Amino acid sequence: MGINGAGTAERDAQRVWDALDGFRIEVPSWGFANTGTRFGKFVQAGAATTIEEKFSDAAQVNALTGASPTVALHVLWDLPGGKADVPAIQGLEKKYGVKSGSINPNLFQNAEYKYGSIANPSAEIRGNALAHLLDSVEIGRALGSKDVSLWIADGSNYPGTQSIRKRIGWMEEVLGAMHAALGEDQRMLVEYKPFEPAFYHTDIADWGMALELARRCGPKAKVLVDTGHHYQGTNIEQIVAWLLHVGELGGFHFNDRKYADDDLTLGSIDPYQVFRIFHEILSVSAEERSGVAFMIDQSHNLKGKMEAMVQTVATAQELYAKAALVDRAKLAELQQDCRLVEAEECFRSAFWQDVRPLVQQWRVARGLPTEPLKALAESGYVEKISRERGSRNASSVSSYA
Ligand code: LRH
Ligand code: MN
Repeated sequence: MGINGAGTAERDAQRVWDALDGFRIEVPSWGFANTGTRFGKFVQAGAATTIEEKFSDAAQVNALTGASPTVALHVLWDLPGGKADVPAIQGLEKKYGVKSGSINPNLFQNAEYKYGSIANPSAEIRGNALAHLLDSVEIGRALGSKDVSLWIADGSNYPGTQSIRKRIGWMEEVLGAMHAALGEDQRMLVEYKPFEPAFYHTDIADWGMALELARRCGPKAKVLVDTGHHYQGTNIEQIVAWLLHVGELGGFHFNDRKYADDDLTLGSIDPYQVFRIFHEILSVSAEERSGVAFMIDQSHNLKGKMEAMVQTVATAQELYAKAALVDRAKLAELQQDCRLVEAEECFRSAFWQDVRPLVQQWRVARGLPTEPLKALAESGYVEKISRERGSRNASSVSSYA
């Protein structure tokens, strides 16, 4: 019996299967590594340190879920040799059967970026930042990756200490030059964040600033929505609807949070939030949706790295399947007639639906394990990598300072 009475069970199953067949979400290489907070990190024996280990872990997640064929790379962490590391990465892609995904430049670690990178008052330092962005574009082109995904930590901590106006102009200049260097089918995704590590002003703080910068750069620049980068109470699905409306939504960094940019696992705090976002995405044409990149951006400080990543992809599949069950034609009618409670029930009853049996049938039909987390535990993969990597990880520092 489907959510809307008899006979819809087949239709529900078809909707879920079609949705899952088209669902892909990218895993972050840094999600497998020993990360922490400024108060320290709890080292895990099985954590990945080398890029080969990160590809191996990503391949395991994809083998268990069938939904994560690409791994996001962070340039300084994964390609410390820059473009020279590309052949090695291509070798790993072949060996592990997962492709390099978005290329993430890193303009927040080097000491010279203390007062900013692309918004730094020093033209020389802005030049260095541009050089790193152009290297990242080159790496993306060489690896055949579509997206260069840019987040900058630039900002200030005290009023009056920087010219917010001048910094906007400097950012436009550098990002314009980056856009000009993009290949035919490359894109640059501009990620915004309201605060941290800057605590007075952040140069790209919200969707409006990112949108205006992207538009001024050109057609290959889009906005990236990190779900953790919003003030409490922000209606994120409304921002998503707007960015879809103006054709500027490039993609997502999915995670969850209770307070700020907590980078917790997707759906762990507010699964209904992800459902509402997926509803906006599934309400546009498949063609329009194809340009929206789904990516995970999390920091697994306490959960086992592999368990957290497999759990995240499986949860994303289940929430996407729920959103696919919304009877959009009926909902549009009820919305048009302002039949509020019926509309809400039509919308929410899809969220209440336990789609796990349908998702599990899809997994079996696609030759995938019925329950990825159970299959991970039975595979012994975590025990194997903990044995192999344990001694090396034991020596890595846990304190922040
Ligand atoms: C910044 C951010 C960005 C990444 C980093 C790991 O908070 O979301 O997307 O580069 O996390
Ligand atoms: Mn992010």
